[in-house]
Amino acid sequence: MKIELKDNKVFFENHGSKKEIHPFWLRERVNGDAHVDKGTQQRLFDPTNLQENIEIDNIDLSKDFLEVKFKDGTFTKLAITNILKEFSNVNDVKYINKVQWDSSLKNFNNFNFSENLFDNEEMYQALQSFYKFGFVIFKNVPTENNYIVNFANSIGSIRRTNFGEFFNVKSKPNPNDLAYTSLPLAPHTDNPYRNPVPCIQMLHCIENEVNGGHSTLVDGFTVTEKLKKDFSDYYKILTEVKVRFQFIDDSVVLEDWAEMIQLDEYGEFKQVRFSPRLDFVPLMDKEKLDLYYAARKKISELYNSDKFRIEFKLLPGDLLMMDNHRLLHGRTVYDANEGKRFLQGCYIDYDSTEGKLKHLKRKFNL
Ligand SMILES: O=C(O)CCC(=O)C(=O)O
Ligand SMILES: [Fe+2]
Repeated sequence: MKIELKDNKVFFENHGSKKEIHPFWLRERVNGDAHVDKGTQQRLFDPTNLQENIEIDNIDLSKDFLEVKFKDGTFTKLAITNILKEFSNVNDVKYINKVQWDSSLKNFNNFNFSENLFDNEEMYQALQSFYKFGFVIFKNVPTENNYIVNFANSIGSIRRTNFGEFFNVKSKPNPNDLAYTSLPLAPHTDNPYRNPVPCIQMLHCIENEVNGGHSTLVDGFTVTEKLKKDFSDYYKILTEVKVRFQFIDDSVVLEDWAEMIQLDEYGEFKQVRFSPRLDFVPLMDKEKLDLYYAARKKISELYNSDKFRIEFKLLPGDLLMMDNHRLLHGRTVYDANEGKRFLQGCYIDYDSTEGKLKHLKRKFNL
């Protein structure tokens, strides 16, 4: 990638293809103190008020800087590295390659809690691992005073829901969700009935004295890629039919319509939703429903199969952070008479982890 000049025009060259950089694009980036606020880096001018046919009066290119004088009298000195950064995807979390995994995944990367974890390079590594595998476990996280709230707010901002800022996962009388029982929970994604669905879930183990109650995780990305390869008609219908997910309790009715496998604008994996306790397919033609039910059965079989599921016991202090759009989670049954099992949970959104990752990348020049 490089910048070139010709006839008072600026060009961006990459792998033999050359494109002119629009003079307006450069004019919008005029960056002196009179034009951009030093602290916030926000513009002090409104580019929509500029004349459209901005022209360059004079340009100069050195090794590190592009200097441009515009005919409206403004001048700017832009660092070449900053221009090139805008054309590359080095800062984009989408380009952290997702590692597909199944039950053979061993020795997952754990990260130890420390007081200054949130602003050090260790957190950068942990977040990289989170984006690769869809989950990360922090060990020895303080278990007093609902520390999960501090933890979440030290990465970004907690996402409050009708379950509260955080929720206590333990077996309780008259639960409004099966999570608050000692029943087994098959692999599911949380809250598919919300719009938007919480992006990231944290589960922090405070006490775990029971023998069962192991945590389970499944990579929805691995499973849906497998479905695409082996059962393409099942995959197709699950990416097309929008089903209604629903949650009801005394104070709220939450509903949203979405595909079980949602694809992005390039037809690639975006998000899975799976919670067969609360999904309702619309009434479609019988043949289409035949296919839909077979497809749901198959994906359920795969999500529940030993081949894809990892199982482990969370110990007091362990904090599991997982991507709720990519992974499914669950737990094995436990006997509440054996002792206490107490987890605390909360959600954060992707802007939290992305914002932190980019900040640490900038801070440590990574
Ligand atoms: O009890 C557990 O380990 C998980 C409960 C659960 O699925 C949840 O809180 O979302
Ligand atoms: Fe859950």
